[in-house]
Amino acid sequence: MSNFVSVTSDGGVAVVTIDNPPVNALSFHVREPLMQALVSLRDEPDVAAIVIACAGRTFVAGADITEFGKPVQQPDLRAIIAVLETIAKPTIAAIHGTALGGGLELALGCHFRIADAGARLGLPEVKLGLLPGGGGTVRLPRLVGPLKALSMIVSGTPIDASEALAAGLVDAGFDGDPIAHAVRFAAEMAERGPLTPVRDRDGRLEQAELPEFDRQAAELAKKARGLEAPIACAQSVRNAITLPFEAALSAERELFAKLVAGDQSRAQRHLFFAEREAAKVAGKDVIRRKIARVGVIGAGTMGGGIAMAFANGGFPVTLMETSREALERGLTTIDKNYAVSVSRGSLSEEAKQQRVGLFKASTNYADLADCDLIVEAVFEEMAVKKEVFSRLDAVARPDAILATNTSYLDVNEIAASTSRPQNVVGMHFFSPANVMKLVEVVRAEKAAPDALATIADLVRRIGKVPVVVGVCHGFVGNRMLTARGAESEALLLEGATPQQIDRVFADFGWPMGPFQMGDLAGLDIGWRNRKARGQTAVIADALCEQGHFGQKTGRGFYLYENGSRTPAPNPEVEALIRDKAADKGIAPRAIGADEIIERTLYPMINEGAKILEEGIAARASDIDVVWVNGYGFPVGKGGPMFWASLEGVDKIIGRLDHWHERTGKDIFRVTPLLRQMAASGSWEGAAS
Ligand code: 3H9
Repeated sequence: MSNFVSVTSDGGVAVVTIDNPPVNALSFHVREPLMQALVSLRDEPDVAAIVIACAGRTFVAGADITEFGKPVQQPDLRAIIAVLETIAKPTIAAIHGTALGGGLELALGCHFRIADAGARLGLPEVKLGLLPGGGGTVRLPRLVGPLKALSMIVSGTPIDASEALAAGLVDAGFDGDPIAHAVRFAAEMAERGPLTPVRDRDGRLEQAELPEFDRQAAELAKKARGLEAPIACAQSVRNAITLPFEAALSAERELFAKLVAGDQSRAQRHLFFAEREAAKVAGKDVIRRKIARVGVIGAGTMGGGIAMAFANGGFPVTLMETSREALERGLTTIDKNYAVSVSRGSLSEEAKQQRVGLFKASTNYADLADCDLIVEAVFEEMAVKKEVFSRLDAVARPDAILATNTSYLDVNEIAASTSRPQNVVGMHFFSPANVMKLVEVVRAEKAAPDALATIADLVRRIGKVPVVVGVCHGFVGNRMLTARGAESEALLLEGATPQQIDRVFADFGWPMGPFQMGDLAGLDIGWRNRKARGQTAVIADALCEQGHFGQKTGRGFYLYENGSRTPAPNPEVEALIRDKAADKGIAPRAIGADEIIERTLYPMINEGAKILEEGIAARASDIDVVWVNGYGFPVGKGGPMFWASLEGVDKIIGRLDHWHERTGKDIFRVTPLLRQMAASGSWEGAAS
């Protein structure tokens, strides 16, 4: 009946198949024929039951996100579900792959849901700054209970088929062909007794304990860090308990309309597509190399984390260190890390054993000969890296990809130290590498397109987010981080305190401010870098000279007493700042939140524009992906370059000009692309 929705019949069971690749999103061209099919099957006397299934790799993965922000074309999803609920014969959703968002809501409009053993079901709208707007917040609690619904909807994390079965979301599991199983199930249900739509199943709501619900909702709200969607999700599930069905449904609709039109959801939708765009490296026709085994050199914090990341993605890993002791230490840490996950319940003992079993340990370069990718994570010094790469050059297979996990060094120079620069790239992981999502894939000058594309695909396969960046000091992330921090010390000397600056960052939505972050990472890292580059930072250098490196020494910009990880104000630092300011003849003044933002985040945007001008990043959205996934830029603001538009590029330029005039500092010199952006409203056309 349409290219996107077809109806077949098996005995008395009608099968409606949605076919809208790649993920069967509920676009308008699906909704229209789906609605027609349901209306006609409802009234068709020969049809005893109706199955909704999908072609391709997945059940419906949600509403079509590209339609948000545009006028809604009827029928909308709610209208389709309303019709579905008027059908007096059994309706069954046959789920394989993923049933997400509007897809799961469609399934909740059916009397029954059956799911393939490998299926995952969830309402991830919160990750797009939304709440489920097709009745999900009102129907899901009726099946799984309000507390389970609250946690599923506020986290947005899908559950697997067995959990869904146990929770009451799914009525039966299957393994194999969805339609064949659904038709059998439907025929059985057609023989059975009366049917109750989900909307009328109030039993679990009546047992709900509101005080416990409110307690858990308040806990979740604390973690929302300024995001509106999680709060709206919780409110809407609460409405399901306290309001009649129709009233709760229309309250959900109102909340959805408000969120979908808001900046936060726009920002999060931008990030959804930005991540997918960033992962597209070279055309699909570029043949990827086969990666079956990965080698990692260096079993320290970084190397160990990288090795775990690959093992977590199912890859056999050869972990190499030069000394037996260092290797043993690294393996012990890896084992401990996995044990922590087991004790927290996020990993089963069996899965732990499986992952540990993927490791092969070695102290010999020759053992890397069978690896398809070798990632070097040794000491951050050019001479050391070059030595490693020349040894690798001697043993690695000719087509193996050699990657350096450098944070700052020139990858072109490292590549040039081998006989095969076309096979050398950078893979800049973020610490802890087994947890952090971002990997900057560094496009060295001579790197072959298929090598880069292979690495970008591989990064996605291990559940991480790749962004291709060019070679420059600090690549995209750390280079902008330097710009962000350039005025930190000046702000302190002029009268701000670390606490005040960190508070402004927290209020902005960052997980932590720059001083807390410095203390956590270790102030000695920046100190070492500065010394190598002949730079100084009056306050941080003075702290380091006294051996105060942050959390690991109990003292840094803050105090961490008795091993505590909670920063407490450090009066010595305040005195140190006052003394250093007096030495320089600076009289402290009151510094406001606006000034802190203007002197930290605005230069960072300017640096981002320079990075685009130089072609170090291919798109502004790539920079956003780097900052959200690597540095905790608040998702509700969409990354620095997206946020620049929200903040107003004209305003940013005006204030940068002001600070440039006042201080003469280069960090405030507005780069041409930023002015061009203000005029055109787009970052496009920057990279050549
Ligand atoms: C919702 O449902 C609201 C309702 O409550 C209310 C309605 C009133 N729409 O991720 P992939 C594209 S909100 C449009 O690389 P995978 C994606 O951009 C929605 N496009 O595949 C990409 O395009 P391209 C709630 C979509 O196998 C291609 O499909 N649902 C959508 O790694 C492949 O995607 C969600 O939030 C969409 N909904 O992962 C689920 N989804 O090739 C969002 C994907 O041009 N989707 N695309 O770059 C996902 O989580 C993953 O795509 C999924 C597959 C797990 C399904």
